[in-house]
Amino acid sequence: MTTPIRTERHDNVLVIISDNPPVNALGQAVRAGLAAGIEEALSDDGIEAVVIRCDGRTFFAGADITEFGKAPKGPSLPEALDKLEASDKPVVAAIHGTALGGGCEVALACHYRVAVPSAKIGLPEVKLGLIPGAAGTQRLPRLVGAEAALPLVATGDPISAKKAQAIGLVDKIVGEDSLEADAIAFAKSKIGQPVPRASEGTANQDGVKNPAIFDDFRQKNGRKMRGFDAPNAAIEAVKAAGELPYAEGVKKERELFARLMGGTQSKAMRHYFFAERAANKIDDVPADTPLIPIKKVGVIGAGTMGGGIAMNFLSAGIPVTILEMKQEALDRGTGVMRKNYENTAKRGRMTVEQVGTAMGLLTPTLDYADLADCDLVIEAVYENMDVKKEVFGTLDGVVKQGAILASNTSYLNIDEIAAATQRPGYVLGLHFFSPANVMKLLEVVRGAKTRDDVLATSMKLAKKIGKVAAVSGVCPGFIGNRMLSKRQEQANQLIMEGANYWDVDDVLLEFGFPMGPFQMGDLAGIDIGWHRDPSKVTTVREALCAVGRFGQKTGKGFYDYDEARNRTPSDEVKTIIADFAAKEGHAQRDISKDEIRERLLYPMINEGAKILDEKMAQRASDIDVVWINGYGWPIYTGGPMFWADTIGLDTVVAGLEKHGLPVSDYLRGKAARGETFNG
Ligand code: T1G
Repeated sequence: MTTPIRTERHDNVLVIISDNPPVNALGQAVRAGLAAGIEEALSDDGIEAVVIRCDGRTFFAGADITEFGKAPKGPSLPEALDKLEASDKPVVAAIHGTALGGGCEVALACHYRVAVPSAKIGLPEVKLGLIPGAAGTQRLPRLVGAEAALPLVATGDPISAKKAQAIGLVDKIVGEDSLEADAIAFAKSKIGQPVPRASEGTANQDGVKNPAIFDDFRQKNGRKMRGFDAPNAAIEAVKAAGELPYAEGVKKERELFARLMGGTQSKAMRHYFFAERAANKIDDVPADTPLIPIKKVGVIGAGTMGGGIAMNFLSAGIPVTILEMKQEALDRGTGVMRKNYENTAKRGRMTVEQVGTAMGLLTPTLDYADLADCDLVIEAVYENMDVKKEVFGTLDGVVKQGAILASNTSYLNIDEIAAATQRPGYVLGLHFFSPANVMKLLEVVRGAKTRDDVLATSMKLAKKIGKVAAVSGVCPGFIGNRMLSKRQEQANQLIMEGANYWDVDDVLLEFGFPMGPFQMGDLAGIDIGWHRDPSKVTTVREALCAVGRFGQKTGKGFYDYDEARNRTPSDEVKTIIADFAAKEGHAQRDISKDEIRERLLYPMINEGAKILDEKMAQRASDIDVVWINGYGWPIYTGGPMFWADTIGLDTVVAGLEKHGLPVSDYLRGKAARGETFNG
């Protein structure tokens, strides 16, 4: 097997080159090749400087995640890097693409780093539930200071080459197309000078002089770090870089790394890493299926969903024609889109010019004829089958042949909608989640007749507009809402039996969800869909609406809210619920948080099992992807199906039976055979 590493001599400079597609992951062969290349450079007196670079699309993008959890095979990355850094010959990292994780640590062990303008550098290990494990948390603070190192290590977000140069992580920005030549020239210019070693740097003293930076960072990022183990460990490691000698700091880093690697959170987050990529693949659609070019998109409906959907394409540079029935609705909708962009620009997440460019790609219209040349049309009209069928019938007659017609429906039958056209092969569901321009999940609903090229095009397009797509079959609620309905059923049942509604919310909050169902109702507005007749009360929600408890917008809903929107349980609501329960003849009892958690989550797992059994999802990990990206299931538990595997399917079955809840044959069978969902 050819080694992925080769060396080339350029006069007195040795260039060590990795060619390990797709991302030059630092697998065992690469590490061995790197160590041999370093040895070659050190042992040859004719070599006076070294450049390390990669072929393909990127500098090393990190350790090979597929090796994690397996028996480690030498040489270890830290060993190779220590040898590299110990060299008295200048070693230069030539960076392009994304130097991430172990890749960034290779660069840190080099004496210098040059990068092309488009390069990004980062330490994303916390996104895998880890921290850097090859001395990155010790070298980086010594090179750039603890304050600059903290966000890189503890959030895992990469930075641009320009920003890296500003903090001292990159020494020189070189030509986009002359990386190797410029790196060799830079290396030559350093021959004969003492080599700077990051491990000997003193920039980390900023954290010693001003220890408040660590707590300030925790304070500022508390919400994002809630429930995660790795970010705190990352902060601890960066702090140790200031307090301990280098060798002891490295030991501390290894201890923290080993603890995280052995923990459930990292296993869950590594599962998610591959799950997200697997979701993009459709098992029975050939990877080389020709794609339909999507140059122009039509959106029907300029309401909250339609406007949000349109923004996804505009932001990706794809022109959109948006259609409404009335000018006033069209103006309102396009106004909201512009406002959303302007708010994003105010937060510094896009420039004013980019707002102009995006809005410049938008064509509002009242005339279906303007959609004729669209390659894809997505309807986001009222959730009513007759309305949808009428829209699709009209589109079928207006839009050019070969265009994709998609529905944003959240539960209606796509096959029935497709039957309203002469082109069922070109019809599918593209279910966005509100707010559509923010939420990453896209459920791609595959109709019985949906063509392979339509599916393949939709999956590729999802990635282009920054969505995470998962394919669902045609069933009520598809994957996410179908499972959500089981949780909602139990939430409503539990409060009828005496459970405190705030306990229901708190159980989900403590599990790691952003909020519970009653908080969500208050946020969205309890009066959505209310018939406005206070004398007609048949549900708890109608009872709350009847007394003006519409939610946060009226300062009270299920909870009472202060000016800062902090919530307090309400005795009035507790009484309303108790009266309702009494009227319906429900015996009341105290219900523990354990029972609440089991009754909220286990029925979801059972529904996920049925979804798999009915082949409404391709694989269990797709269900994890749906729930993490669409509903805020905490990623550090890997999603509902991975979490069920972690606690054991037999535990789920026993819990369902204990509470008298249904157990699907599929789930029962897997549990009885000691199997897991994710294999
Ligand atoms: N190891 C193994 N495979 C990887 C990989 C990795 N690090 N990164 C990507 N792949 C695979 C991926 O599964 C996919 O495979 C293909 O490459 C293309 O990836 C020691 C311990 C680099 C920004 O966390 O962020 O270093 O599906 O679809 O959208 O302290 O991949 O084609 O079969 O994502 O262009 C730290 C993870 C590891 C970087 C490219 N590094 N990767 O994005 O392509 S831990 C990371 C990414 C570590 C050290 C610690 C992205 C990317 P397939 P892709 P992309």
